[in-house]
Amino acid sequence: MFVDEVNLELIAGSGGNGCTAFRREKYVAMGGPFGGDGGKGADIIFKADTGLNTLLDLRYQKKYIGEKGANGEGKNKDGANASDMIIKVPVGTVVTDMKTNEIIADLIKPGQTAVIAKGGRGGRGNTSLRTKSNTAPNYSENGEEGEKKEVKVELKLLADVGLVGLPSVGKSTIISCLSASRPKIAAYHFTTLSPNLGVVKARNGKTFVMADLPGLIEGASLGAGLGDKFLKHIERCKIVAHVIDMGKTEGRDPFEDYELINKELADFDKRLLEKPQIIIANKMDVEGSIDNLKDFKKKIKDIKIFEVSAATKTGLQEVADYLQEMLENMTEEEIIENETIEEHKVYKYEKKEPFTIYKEDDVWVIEGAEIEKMFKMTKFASDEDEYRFANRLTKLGVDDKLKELGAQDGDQVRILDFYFDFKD
Ligand SMILES: Nc1nc2c(ncn2[C@@H]2O[C@H](COP(=O)(O)OP(=O)(O)OP(=O)(O)O)[C@@H](O)[C@H]2O)c(=O)[nH]1
Ligand SMILES: [Mg+2]
Repeated sequence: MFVDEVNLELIAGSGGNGCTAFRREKYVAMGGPFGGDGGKGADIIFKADTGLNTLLDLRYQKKYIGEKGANGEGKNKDGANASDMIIKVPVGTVVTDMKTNEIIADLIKPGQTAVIAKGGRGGRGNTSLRTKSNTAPNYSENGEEGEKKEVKVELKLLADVGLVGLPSVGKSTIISCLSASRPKIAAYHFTTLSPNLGVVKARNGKTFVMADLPGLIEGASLGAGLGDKFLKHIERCKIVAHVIDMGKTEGRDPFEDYELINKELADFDKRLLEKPQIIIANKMDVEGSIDNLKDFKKKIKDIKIFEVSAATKTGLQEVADYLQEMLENMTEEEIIENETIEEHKVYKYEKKEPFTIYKEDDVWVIEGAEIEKMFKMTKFASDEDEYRFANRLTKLGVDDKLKELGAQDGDQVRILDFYFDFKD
């Protein structure tokens, strides 16, 4: 089974908690701080693996949870970092954050890795939290939570040339003649249900990768036939090669076929039409094909047309040689333009407002990733803890903002599920 899209839930490992401990030595009533830091939580990392060519493995497990870092201990013993979780994916995998719709990774090289969900840092122990003004803090931090992400994982094949056309025009027959790929070939529509890749050799010995894509029909971009499920693979191809049944074996008009496919490409993504194209006029062994081609040529300008018969294996090597030369002559810009058909915003970080405040019934609610993180990393085990937390809120401007909004002494304030009183 060929699977080229899955949605996953990822929860990276949380950091281990820091430790509050004190040195206890002979003849010393209370020594200095002695609590170690927590270890870092596991990152969830995707790695492009050449041994895979579908996302099938990811289909069975939809949720991944990274290991937590170990807690810090007394005697300044830091907790161990958790081992990162590595998820192997095929080369050509694109990962999109479903919340923001941003592409967060595009793994196009074998062995390439990307951190998709970051593990939390370990909480600091009281040794690390020493400051000049507080040399023996009686508090330590909880570990930071691991990043949570819902991602769409898509495989977009990396082929130099994509064969596109209506069903049964001979796409699979062509790739089987030109490469070692052996897809199923048959006279019925939608014989090919998933893309096939083949390495094609030109006469000068150089090679390139060709993709045989499932047949497209009218309305494919709206889901007809096998739908647009496979159109995305064309995004990555540098050249689009139309395969057209010039023998009219199914009674259709070749020019209408050509226009229909272009329309489906454009409806999926206009930029697909900016890719260089060639036309492979197939089934030239069929009676009437020569006249059909003559009519066809009258309506087509500027696009190279090759006359071939995949059935009798004629004319195909010329196609391979031409495509190889075209690829070789494509400028770096043309290729880059081609490959960056989608805007790649990898790890775009926006500094957001640290918090927002609103009133819910009689309670002031403070929300914000930074404050919530601070809250979760605070243990609230001692007065000192609470004092430190309150201090940090003041520093961030929470008190001023509350006052500005009209908060009164004794009003209730909530952060997540924690309530406290506002003191002016
Ligand atoms: N006469 C003739 N028949 C051909 C030629 N090329 C392919 N065929 C036949 O056309 C039919 C369809 O060929 P396929 O290669 O399976 O077509 P396809 O475009 O891959 O079709 P789908 O996978 O369904 O989209 C088969 O019966 C082939 O034998 C050709 O050059 N001449
Ligand atoms: Mg086929």
